[in-house]
Amino acid sequence: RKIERTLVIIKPDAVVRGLIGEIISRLEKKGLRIVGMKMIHIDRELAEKHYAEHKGKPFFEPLIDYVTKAPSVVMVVEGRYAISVVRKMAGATDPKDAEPGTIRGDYGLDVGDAIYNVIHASDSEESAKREIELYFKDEELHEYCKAAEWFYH
Ligand code: YYY
Ligand code: MG
Repeated sequence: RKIERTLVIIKPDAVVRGLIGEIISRLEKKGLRIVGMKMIHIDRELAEKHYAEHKGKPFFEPLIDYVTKAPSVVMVVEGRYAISVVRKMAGATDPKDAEPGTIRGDYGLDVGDAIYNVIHASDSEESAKREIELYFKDEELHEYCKAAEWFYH
């Protein structure tokens, strides 16, 4: 049992399209546990820190404009192999390439000057740790058991 935590962002396009519930619902139904959650309007400084690895690339400015355009819902999601599981649920970066059945495949389609792809999910243990620390204080993360967990023990 490898229990991991990953950072998930329901990005501004999903928030303004009314998809918060759909996305949370998929994560919950998979058996993942939301251990931290808040709505924030990401500012340019935070967005540039988050996406520092992409600074200088041609899509960097449109990406920063996109993620700062409206509020986002940021979550820490926990579960067995949560990092790779949520990446798979998110699907390919460009929604036109994402398989149906994935979040990006089902809800995204590239419009505008950035890749509007509905969701962010950490891609490795190192980025999960870095990104969780970027958005959450320790006291904003919670420990609890989901009601059905008695079944597995
Ligand atoms: O982790 P993921 O979001 O799937 O993709 P990244 O390669 O980390 O890129 C971050 C973000 O940048 C992506 O969600 C959309 C945008 N982007 C882009 O607009 N154009 C690209 N060629 C690559 C990424
Ligand atoms: Mg990434």
